[in-house]
Amino acid sequence: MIQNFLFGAATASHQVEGNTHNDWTVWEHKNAKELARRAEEKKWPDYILNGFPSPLQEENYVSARACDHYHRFREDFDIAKSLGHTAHRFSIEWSRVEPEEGKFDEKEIAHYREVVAALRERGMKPFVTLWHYTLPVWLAEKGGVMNGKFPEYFARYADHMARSLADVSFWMTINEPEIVAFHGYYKGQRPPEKHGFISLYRSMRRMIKAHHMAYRSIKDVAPEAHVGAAMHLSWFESAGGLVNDALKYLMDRFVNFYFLERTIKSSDFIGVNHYFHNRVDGGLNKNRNKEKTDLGWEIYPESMYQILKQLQKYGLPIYITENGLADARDVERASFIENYLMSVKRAINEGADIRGYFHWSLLDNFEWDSGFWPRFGLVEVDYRTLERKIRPSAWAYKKIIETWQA
Ligand code: IFM
Repeated sequence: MIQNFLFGAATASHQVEGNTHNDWTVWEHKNAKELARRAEEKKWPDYILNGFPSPLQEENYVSARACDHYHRFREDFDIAKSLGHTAHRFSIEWSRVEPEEGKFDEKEIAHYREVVAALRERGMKPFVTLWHYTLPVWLAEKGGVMNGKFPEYFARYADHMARSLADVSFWMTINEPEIVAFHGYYKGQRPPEKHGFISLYRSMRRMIKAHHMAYRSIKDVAPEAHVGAAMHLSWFESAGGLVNDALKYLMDRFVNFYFLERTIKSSDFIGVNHYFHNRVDGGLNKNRNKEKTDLGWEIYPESMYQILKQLQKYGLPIYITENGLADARDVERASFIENYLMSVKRAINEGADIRGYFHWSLLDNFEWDSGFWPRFGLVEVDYRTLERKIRPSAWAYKKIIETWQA
């Protein structure tokens, strides 16, 4: 028995709620056609092409009503409860609660109060993310993260939410600042389509400041609350030798742990979103393992153990705030969960202070610029009818939860 370990799944507002209006919504409408056209250039397996929507359809790339979780959260939480979950991670849609600069919509805030209450009624601890990728349009129009006042805007929003959801005890400020910065401010593939090292650096510095200020806002209102960020942390493995060791060191310092090390003083826990292993051997991504998810991402449970061991030295409690895979046929998910959790247990047995695991995701959902086709859910969503169907791997996860609790 591992005492008090929390088990659950995670979601994010824009990916599941439906009918959001934010910078991503705008971006999707602008880019859907081109994304569908580019998909024509790739080879797809039939089981993906025959799904709905398929990557070749424009509607795949527009979040629209998504899973309609905004209206169906109670039904979805009933499912999570039936699957033995004891906690649930979700995000607040900033654009709903502050649709205009400085004007908070109390009706929308009441909605999130109901979400929190619904979790509590079902015996699940709410883990709340303040910002999971999407920005209100007014803020995006002011330059988003690049606006010098971004940290102040974020702290004001954090303060308002902490006051409004006073009974929440676990907060995550930013989801995956590293990914926001890399895709949106370096590669220009996602909103706000900025390029280059300068905007990468500046966006990271802004988000670091924003985290510190939001941390303070929440703690001033709720000193007992636990506040952290959900970071995208990979295991960089050196293949050995001076050059590879040096490259691994640089990747860890300036990519993996850059945000973490600069926000550690304003963190009560480390939130780890873990998906990738990156073997460094005269270059990056020289992975040998051939097992892959539908998105072509490597399945390599050892990397979970290794990243958790690397995090031990920071001396903070750790929550795995995301870990999962796109697997439309549900052929890998059960063993994926089992093996990644075995890695977690191994790290715990060696003294790592790990307190929870949130599978990504509870539901199939809108996977950003890939759209709906990647199926990350423990629960399948039929996007025509919005019917939910529990996948066999979700029951396998439940069995593991019960074993850990026994
Ligand atoms: O869907 C995303 C999520 O929004 C952030 N972390 C990674 C997931 C899978 O790509």
